[in-house]
Amino acid sequence: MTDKGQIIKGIGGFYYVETAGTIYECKARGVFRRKGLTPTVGDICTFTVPENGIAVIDAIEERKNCLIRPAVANLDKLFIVASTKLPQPNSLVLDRLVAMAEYNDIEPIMVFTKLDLLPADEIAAVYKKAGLKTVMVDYSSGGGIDELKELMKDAVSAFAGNSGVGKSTLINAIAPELVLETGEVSEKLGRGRHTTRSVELYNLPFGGKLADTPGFSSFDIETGMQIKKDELADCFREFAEYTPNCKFTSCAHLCEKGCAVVEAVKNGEISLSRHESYKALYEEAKNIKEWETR
Ligand SMILES: Nc1nc2c(ncn2[C@@H]2O[C@H](COP(=O)(O)OP(=O)(O)OP(=O)(O)O)[C@@H](O)[C@H]2O)c(=O)[nH]1
Ligand SMILES: [Mg+2]
Ligand SMILES: [Zn+2]
Repeated sequence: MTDKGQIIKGIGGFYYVETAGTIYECKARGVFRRKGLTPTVGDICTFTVPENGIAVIDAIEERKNCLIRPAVANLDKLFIVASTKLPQPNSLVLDRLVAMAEYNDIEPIMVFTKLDLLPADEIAAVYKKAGLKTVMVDYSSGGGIDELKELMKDAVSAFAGNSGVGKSTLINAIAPELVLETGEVSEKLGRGRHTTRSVELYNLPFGGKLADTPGFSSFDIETGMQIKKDELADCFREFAEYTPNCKFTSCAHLCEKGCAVVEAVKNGEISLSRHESYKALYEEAKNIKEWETR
């Protein structure tokens, strides 16, 4: 039997392909490895289930997009989750995720959690000012959950963010029938314990799909920068209204004379932290290119 389905999970060389409510455990054909193509959660594939023996994925359809970290394909929306504390938000981690989403034509949406521990107004304001949708989750009032459901309805979405920010907890609130495992954050270290070990795509009861993903650690050395330095400014959407006014068309918007972006940062029209992230990511993009061409 040959059918078409979607990869919802991959573990230890096995892929779990769902079609019409049934899940098939599949291996991938050797040809994928030879081509350097990794079947990824979210991929639409054709697979064959033999009379006896192991089911195999035959082919993967062309992807709309594919993120590396978290590893998910064919996303419409990326919900970038940050907690106000335990762990503390890291602007560079958040802005890197926003830029990756923008670069891949995925809508980035900011989600702030643990408002019961500390308010998120200051950091949320940065992203609102940048023109991104932001959702504030407060379990004591139930705030934010209906808003998230509305945004996720009929879309393919994924959560991304540090370990311990509350991604799996959020899925449990959005779709209580799923009951995902959650883990305490170490008080001493202020970080999560990597409770979620692999990416998994879930069907939402109200329509749409949502992937839970393992959280990053703030200590991870970030690799896999895909964005070219000249394309980075386009991944910071609030820069767009200023870049046409830069004095030089080659302006990198770092610190140049006559840079309208730098001017807007000085005036407070663009948040300083966003520009700081831009500069850090620009350096990374530059270094990767030099390393690649060496
Ligand atoms: N006080 C408070 N605690 C929360 C909130 N959201 C989640 N938590 C707690 O934070 C801890 C981590 O939550 P998880 O949902 O496991 O975090 P995660 O982002 O899935 O973590 P990984 O799977 O490791 O990536 C758990 O003990 C949750 O109960 C919140 O809004 N307020
Ligand atoms: Mg989790
Ligand atoms: Zn400029």
